[in-house]
Amino acid sequence: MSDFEAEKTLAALKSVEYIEDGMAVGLGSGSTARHFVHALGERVRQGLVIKAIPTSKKTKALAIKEGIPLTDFGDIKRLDVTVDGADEIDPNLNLIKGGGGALLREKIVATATDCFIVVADSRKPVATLGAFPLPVEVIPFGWQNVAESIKKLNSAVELRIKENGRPFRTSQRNFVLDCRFEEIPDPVSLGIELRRIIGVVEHGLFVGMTDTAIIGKNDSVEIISGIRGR
Ligand code: A5P
Repeated sequence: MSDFEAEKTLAALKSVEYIEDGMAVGLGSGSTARHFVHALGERVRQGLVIKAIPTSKKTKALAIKEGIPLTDFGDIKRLDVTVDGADEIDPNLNLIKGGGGALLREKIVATATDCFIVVADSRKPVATLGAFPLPVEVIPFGWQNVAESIKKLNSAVELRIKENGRPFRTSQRNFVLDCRFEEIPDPVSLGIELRRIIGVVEHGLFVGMTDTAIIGKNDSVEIISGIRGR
């Protein structure tokens, strides 16, 4: 296991300690969240009683394999805890998410959650968001015009393409534009600007949503508490 995989595992194992009997739990997507789902499955097999909502088809498949009981927003309104990964984490615990393309469902789940925990390895904390290209989910129709509008906000913009040369599609069959801003000093304002562009479905800035970050660092974890500005 690489050092970073070990850090992800440590962070994920720590996050499972926040899950208690009777809770409704949001299951994030990506490689770090995957470790969390594995560890949660282990606890369920030991008798922990929970129900969960996954943020992607991949996570759903893994949760089913792990024997984690699933539910949906037709059954419950709120989640007690969600654990998810991130592509970048700033000192205020604002995030860039969506490297795996699941940002819309991840954001729906995060906003329906009383406690949002982000788990990550030591490469993810940054002084300022933006080196990681910001994923923006857009309607396929007219995506070229949306890309031009985003470029005017000072970003290089690329349509996400799969290995087979076709555009990547989200669970909602939308496209993703990866937007390289280099620096995002004011994620709140940028989020507002992006939402104003017709054709943008959602962006990967998660601002003021994180309660706790658990960062794997070598052979231990750092736990950072945020003040939610929602
Ligand atoms: C999925 O769409 C993303 O938001 C992931 O949570 C994010 O890309 C982090 O993934 P890793 O844990 O694999 O780095």
